[in-house]
Amino acid sequence: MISRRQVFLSGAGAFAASAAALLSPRRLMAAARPFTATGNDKGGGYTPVVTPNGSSLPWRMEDGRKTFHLIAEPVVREFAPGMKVNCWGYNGQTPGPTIEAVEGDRVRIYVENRLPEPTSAHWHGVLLPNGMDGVSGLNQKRIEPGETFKYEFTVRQHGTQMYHPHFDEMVQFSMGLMGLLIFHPKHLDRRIDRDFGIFLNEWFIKPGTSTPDPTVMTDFNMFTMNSRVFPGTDPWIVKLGDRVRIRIANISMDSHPIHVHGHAFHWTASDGGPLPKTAWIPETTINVPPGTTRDVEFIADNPGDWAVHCHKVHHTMNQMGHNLPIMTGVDQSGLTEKLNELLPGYMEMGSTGMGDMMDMGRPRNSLLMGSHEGRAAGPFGSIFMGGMFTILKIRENLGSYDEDPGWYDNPAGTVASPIGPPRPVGQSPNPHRQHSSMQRTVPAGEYDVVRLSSCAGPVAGR
Ligand SMILES: [Cu+2]
Repeated sequence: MISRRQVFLSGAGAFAASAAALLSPRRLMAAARPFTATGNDKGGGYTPVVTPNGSSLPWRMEDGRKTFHLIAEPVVREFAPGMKVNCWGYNGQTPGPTIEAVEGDRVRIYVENRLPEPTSAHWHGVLLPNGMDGVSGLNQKRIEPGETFKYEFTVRQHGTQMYHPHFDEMVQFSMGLMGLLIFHPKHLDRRIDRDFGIFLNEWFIKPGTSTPDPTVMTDFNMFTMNSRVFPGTDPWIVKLGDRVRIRIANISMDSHPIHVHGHAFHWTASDGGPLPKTAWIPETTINVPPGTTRDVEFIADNPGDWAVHCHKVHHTMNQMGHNLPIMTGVDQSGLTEKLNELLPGYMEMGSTGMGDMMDMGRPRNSLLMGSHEGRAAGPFGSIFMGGMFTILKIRENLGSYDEDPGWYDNPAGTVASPIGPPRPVGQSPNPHRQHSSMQRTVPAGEYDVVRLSSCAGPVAGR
């Protein structure tokens, strides 16, 4: 059962959020009566969902309906410090605020259109009457700019669903119109201590600009969790021993295999509903295809700072440029000086990889390919990641879930460390390893010799 203190705290937080929302004159006009704290009015005692870098939508009772008010509107979203993006979202946010209700609730949702074009609201994966399904033209008229539509249905299921428009989908998805729709079960069969909601999306924002390009079909350059990129993603803070659920939704053009370090989890549900326990699959990476949600659960039994990220490498980079000349292994000595005579300001591109390329100056409103700033300044140096990356922080002693406990203090003798001073690289006594270029072509017949010497172990031949 949830403690009285937790009820009070979550209620207080939500009240503050709803009070802040009500400060806007438009929202004051929009709500006839004040919206109350989010929470369960039926005494079910569920754990409210935490939407990192976001919030849940307050509701009020109206004619016996749990009533929500969504406002589709342009919003400026900071993806990470130093980069603001002109998006479309709901109630000042992208993703829109998380909507939480309980199985059996009669739900009413007002959708007000403050966008410059029509929209609609589709309740993805929800079992409802046909006329409430929100596909413009098929199930309803478009919601014209300035109009408000009323949706109403009874919640007949529990799980992780989504809401998004079904009008001009290419533009409206690409601009950030989406949100989580969570239905808690009427009868809880297990306690969840920390319940996180994450919405994945991908964008193309040309470096130096601020507005996403919705016409891009494959070559996206920003990959977000709740419309933020690392180091702008809030860490997930968890107590040792907590049962953690992560609900992940995706309406982008690509699948995203989300990997959690240090733990194995179970895949427990999709947007089609809960999996029977006998079908739970242990995994460390859960693929989230477009148009689906995935729930995973685990016991946080391994303290530390654990990486959580999409496993497609370009998806953990910020504004990754493509079609770069690949210079890895190419000897560029003297090249910069020669080229500078012809092209002042020329800089050589990563002879030894690109992990340590410095900030060479960048266009306005853009982020480093992998950031080295803010949360990316890790306890052992830069965390060379961006995009769909965040940190799961598990601690034995935690004052509050709302406080970042700082970096993990590893017990003595449990950190990988060098065994001695570095040996010069590229001067191996093994002739088959002597090379000035990683792109050296092995002569015919020599391959087996190279392979055998490589297999002889790290110490042999040195
Ligand atoms: Cu991805």
